[in-house]
Amino acid sequence: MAVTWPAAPAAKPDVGQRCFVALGANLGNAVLTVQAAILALRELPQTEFVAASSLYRTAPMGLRDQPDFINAVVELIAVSPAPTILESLFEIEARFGRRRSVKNAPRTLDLDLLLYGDEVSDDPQLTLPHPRLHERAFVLAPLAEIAPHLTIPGRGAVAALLLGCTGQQIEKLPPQAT
Ligand code: PH2
Ligand code: MG
Ligand code: MG
Repeated sequence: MAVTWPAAPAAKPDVGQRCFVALGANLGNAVLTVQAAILALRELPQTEFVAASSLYRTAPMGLRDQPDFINAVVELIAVSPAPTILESLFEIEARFGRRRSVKNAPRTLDLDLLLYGDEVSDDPQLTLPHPRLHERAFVLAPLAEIAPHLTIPGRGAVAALLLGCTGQQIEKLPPQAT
């Protein structure tokens, strides 16, 4: 007698996309701001928090006469589409008092979506991967800390890209007492 096996299980449900978010602040108490923003990212609905890098003190890049930045990177798994994640990042920036006045003004908090899985997009509202991440040690160092084997679509291995960023001043801060 023929045996009928149950139908194969449906395709695995979408388990989400690996997202990386860069945090930067250079106005007010930037260490406290970045720490609090990491907590806010942990609470984002429909995302799973994976890891946060150390905090880094970094020289402002491409900006004149600005204070040093505090930078970090967070990894999340997101089920929502990339534009929804971006909206949530804008909402957190606003909660931390970010005013979008002059382009490149010092900022209480800047949150940039660096990567959304392997998605590549040249949409000016949301370019993926982030258009300058591959040349910035203040992004690549925290990224390499939490995802050392990561490859940036179209750019290559994070570790190799970081080696290419010579002469950029960054300092990893010791774990913060909170
Ligand atoms: N952000 C910029 C431009 N320059 N430099 C540092 N060190 N850190 C930043 O976060 C940063 C910058 C634009 O968002
Ligand atoms: Mg930004
Ligand atoms: Mg930015």
